[in-house]
Amino acid sequence: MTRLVLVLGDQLSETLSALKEADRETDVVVMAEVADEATYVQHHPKKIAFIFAAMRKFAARLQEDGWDVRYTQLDDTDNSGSIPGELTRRAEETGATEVIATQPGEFRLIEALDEMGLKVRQLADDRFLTDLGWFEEWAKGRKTLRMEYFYREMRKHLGILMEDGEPAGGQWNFDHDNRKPAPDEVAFGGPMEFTPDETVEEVLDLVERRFGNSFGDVRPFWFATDQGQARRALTHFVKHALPRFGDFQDAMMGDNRFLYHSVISGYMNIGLLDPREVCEAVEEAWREGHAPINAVEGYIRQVIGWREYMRAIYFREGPDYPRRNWLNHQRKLPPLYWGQETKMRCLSKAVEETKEEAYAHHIQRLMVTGNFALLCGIDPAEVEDWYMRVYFDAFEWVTAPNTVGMSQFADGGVIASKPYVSSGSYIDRMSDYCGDCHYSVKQKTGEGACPFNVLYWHFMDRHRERFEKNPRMAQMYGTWDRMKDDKKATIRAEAEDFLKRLSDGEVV
Ligand code: DLZ
Ligand code: SF4
Repeated sequence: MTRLVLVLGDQLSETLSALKEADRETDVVVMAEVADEATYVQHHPKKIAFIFAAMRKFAARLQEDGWDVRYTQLDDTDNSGSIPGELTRRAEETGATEVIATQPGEFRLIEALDEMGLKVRQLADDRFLTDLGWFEEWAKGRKTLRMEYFYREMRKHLGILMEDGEPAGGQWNFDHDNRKPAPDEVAFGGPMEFTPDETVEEVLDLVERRFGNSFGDVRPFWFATDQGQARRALTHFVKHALPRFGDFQDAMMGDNRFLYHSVISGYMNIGLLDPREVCEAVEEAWREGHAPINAVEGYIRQVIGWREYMRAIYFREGPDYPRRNWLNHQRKLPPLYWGQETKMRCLSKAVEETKEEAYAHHIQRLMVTGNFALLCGIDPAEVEDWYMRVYFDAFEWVTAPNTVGMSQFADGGVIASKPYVSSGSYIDRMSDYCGDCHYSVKQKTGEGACPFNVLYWHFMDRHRERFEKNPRMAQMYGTWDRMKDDKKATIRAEAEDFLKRLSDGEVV
C-alpha cells in the first residue's frame, strides 16, 4: 500500500526519520512550495529563495536516488496553497491513506498535520541531538534551567571534546578568552560564496516576481543550496576562520559584516548540514593543532549547547511561548527596523546588513537590535515576528526562545538569568561603530548623547520592582541610587522624549 512521505522545506536531509522509515519501492515523497508557508510571516525574499532552491535540488537528488517524488512548484496551477492541501491532493492522486512525516519545527504545523483527515504519523526529528523526553527528565525538579549545565551533559553524553571523562583543555568553558573587541583587520575574506546555477536563477526570478515587495534584497544571492556546497562552506570556515573565531566572536565592525563567523546556521537549520558532522570537523581541527581550544569549544557550545537547548526549551514550554510578554512591553516596532533612516550607526549597520544578506551575527542580533528593542519596551511579539521574517536561519523553534526568551526577557527568566541590556559603552567596547556615529557614546545626557545611555537607565528604573532583587543586577541599582536626583530626572525626561520621538516616526 502506497504511503505519502512528507519532506518540508527545512527537512532536506537524506537521513530524515520519515525517509528512513519509508519504502523507496512503494511510497511517494511529497514536497511542495506553498503560499501558506511563504506568507504566514512575510519572509525576507532571500530566505524564501534559499529554501525553494534547496528544496528543488533536494527533490532532484531524491529522484536520482530512485524515489518517486511529487513536487509542487509555487506557480503550478493546481497548487492548493498549503501543506495539508497538498497532502490531500497527492493522497487522492495516489490512493494513499497514510502519511509519514518528521515532526515539524513549529507547533502551528504540528497541529495542522494532526487535524488532517488523513492519518499522519509524526516521527521524532532525530537530526537534533537532544531527545526531548530526556530533556524533560533532566529539567524536572530543577529550579532554573541553565544552558551551561545542559551543555556539559551534552558534551559527556555525546563524547564531544572529552578526554578520559574530563573536558578537553581542562575546562568546560573558555568564554573569558572570547570577548576581544573589534580587531584592526580581519584575515578572512568571508564565508564561501556560490554563483547561482540554473535552478537557483529560476527561483530568484520567481521570488523577485512574487515577493519582490517584501523587506530585503534577493540579489546578490550566494548561499549554498545543496549538501555538497554546504560541506564546502563548512570546510572553508574550518580552514580559514575557525582559528580566530573564538577571539572575535562577539566583535562588530562597520565595514566587515562576517568577521570570523561561519554563516552555516541556515544550512544546519534546513538540513543541508548535520550538527554532528559540523562538530566533528571543528573538533578535528583542534586535535590536529589547527585551531585553539577557545575557538573550538566556543563554536561547539553554539551547536550542541545553545542550538539544542533553544529547541528543547521551545518544545517544553509549549505553543503559548512565542507570545509571552512578562515585562508587558507594548510599543510598536519602529520603522527603522524596516530600513528607515537612523542616525544610530550600530542600528543602521545591523539593519542594512540584515536587508542585504538576510543575516547578522549573534551579537548584532542580541546587543544591537535586540538590546535596543528591549530598552525601548517594544512588544516582544513584534520583535519575534521581525526575527522570523528577516533571517535566513529563522524557524520558530529557534527564534522564539532566542528572541522572546533570551533577547527580550519576555519569558520572565526561563532562559536568561538577567536581561541582556547595555548602555552604549558595551557596543563601543566591542565594535568600531561609535567613532563614526552621529551620537557621542561618551556623552551620557544632553543633545548628541548616545540614546542607549539614557535608555539603559530608563529601563532599569521602570522595571525596578522586577529586577532589584536579582543579585546580578544589584550593583547597577547601587550605581543608579548613588546618582543625584536632578541627574536621574534628566535621564528620565530625555529617555521619555526619545521614546516619544521614536513612536512619532521621527528620524532618531
Ligand atoms: C519557511 C518555509 C517557506 C518559506 N516555504 C516553505 C514551503 O513552501 N514548503 C515547505 O515545505 N516549507 C517551507 N518553509 C518551511 C516551513 O515553514 C517549516 O517547515 C515550518 O515552519 C516548520 O519549521
Ligand atoms: Fe550606537 Fe550609541 Fe555607538 Fe552610536 S554612539 S553607534 S548609537 S552605541
